[in-house]
Amino acid sequence: MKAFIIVDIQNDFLPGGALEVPGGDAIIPVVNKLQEKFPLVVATQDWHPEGHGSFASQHEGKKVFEKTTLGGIEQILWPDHCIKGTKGAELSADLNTGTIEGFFRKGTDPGVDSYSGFFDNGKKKSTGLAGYLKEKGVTDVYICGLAADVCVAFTALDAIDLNFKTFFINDATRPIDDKNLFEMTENIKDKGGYVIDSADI
Ligand code: VGL
Ligand code: ZN
Repeated sequence: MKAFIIVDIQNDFLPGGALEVPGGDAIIPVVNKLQEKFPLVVATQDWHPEGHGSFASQHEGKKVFEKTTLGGIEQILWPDHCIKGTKGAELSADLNTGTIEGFFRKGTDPGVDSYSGFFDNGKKKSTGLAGYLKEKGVTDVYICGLAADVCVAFTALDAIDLNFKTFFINDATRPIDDKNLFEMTENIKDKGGYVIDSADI
């Protein structure tokens, strides 16, 4: 069975948001239309407490997009974003949420970041998404959302590791950084995932 995974289509990742992804809003009509093609649709939300360790504001002398370590892992420092309960953390009002059956939140532990919808970056805790999909009999996952080079790509890489047949839908995602996206999609293909367009579905 196929499932459609919508990653982090939240106000803070959309134009005008705290960590805006250029052109991120352009994917929403594509994502809304694609939902009709799947028997199961799930969504993830980046859901940070105030003062999360991935925020540059928590690291004296460090600027946004600089690197440090967090929980023993290399960490890019981000602007404050997707603080739980705020408008910025809400899913876009333009996203059709009526067909989404499961919502999975990540990034809740202040001491570790969580890009993938499945696990934190240290692979210490699961969000429950893998178990949920396996129990529903899902074998193939189609992944879209924001940002392409960060949370969408890491979700795809973990999906491959979890033995799902994994499709990364190029025109239903947008990156923060084009160069990073190129590297990440090469990675996805090398590991056995598929990079496709929505027209191929
Ligand atoms: C994301 C950076 C930090 C994402 C989340 O959803 O792609 N990127 N937190
Ligand atoms: Zn985040």
